[in-house]
Amino acid sequence: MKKTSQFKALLKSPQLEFIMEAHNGLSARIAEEAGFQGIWASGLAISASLGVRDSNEASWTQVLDVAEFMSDATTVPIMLDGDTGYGNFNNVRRLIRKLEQRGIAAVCIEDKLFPKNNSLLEGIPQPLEETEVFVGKIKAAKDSQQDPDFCLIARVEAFIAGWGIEEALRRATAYCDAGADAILMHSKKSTPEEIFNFMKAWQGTCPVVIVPTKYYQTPTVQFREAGISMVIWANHLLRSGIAAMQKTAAELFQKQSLVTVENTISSVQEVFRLLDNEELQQAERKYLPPHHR
Ligand code: SPV
Ligand code: MG
Repeated sequence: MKKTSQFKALLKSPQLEFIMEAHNGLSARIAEEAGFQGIWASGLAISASLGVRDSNEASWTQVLDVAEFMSDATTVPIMLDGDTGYGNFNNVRRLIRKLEQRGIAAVCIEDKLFPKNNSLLEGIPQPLEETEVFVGKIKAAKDSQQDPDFCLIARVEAFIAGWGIEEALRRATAYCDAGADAILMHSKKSTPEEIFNFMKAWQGTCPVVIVPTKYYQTPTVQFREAGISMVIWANHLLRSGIAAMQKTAAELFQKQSLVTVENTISSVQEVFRLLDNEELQQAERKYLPPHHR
């Protein structure tokens, strides 16, 4: 099955589905090996792994290059976190064309202004795009895709920007009516009230995707009962990587020896296995003359 069709099936599945953040080819492969059927190419995680902030400091083509490595390294579909679409409707159209060319199955765009800031940052304004302007972006995206199964997820930042349920519903309804394949309803509260209140009132036909980074203590069964379609574990490979790298770096700096670290980290053999070096060796036997191997 094409990756776009795989992703569409996941989004429309009657079960609650889970997708995992990744931020480069290696982490994408690790997510797939763990069993995830889809991958979130997180703007926060990609930016952080490039050493820049999640404020559109990385250009959209730099992000696209990373997403392409991720897609090449995996057989499961990638949903790119496309921020605000990196401009107006016209930039969105071009983004969609380039994503399709590079094998990305879906994109999520959010109704904030370019350059955006990460939604979980405290104490900063999060201005929203006008609803009609964002609706235009959704329509432009859907009109420009070549593959009918490419999915556009419209992300509502009303709660993030401090608005209430009416604004969240008004925007979600407008985005769903404009042709979005799903709504991502975001919240940065430590409890899931905003999301559950939204789900109780939601009459639209679009499936709803959530990112429970802040309300992580909510039992998963409650998401299922609320009728949510997809959960994104949005930054947990990045954060586990940071914790592991900080520990190893500090220990090596302090001890000036590899002895205690060696058995706490992946072996070099594991790196080769993850990257399928075996396949290259087989190809060398097939394609290189013996005196070049
Ligand atoms: C991301 O992973 O980049 C997201 C989710 O957009 S959040 O960090 O919660 O904004
Ligand atoms: Mg993001």
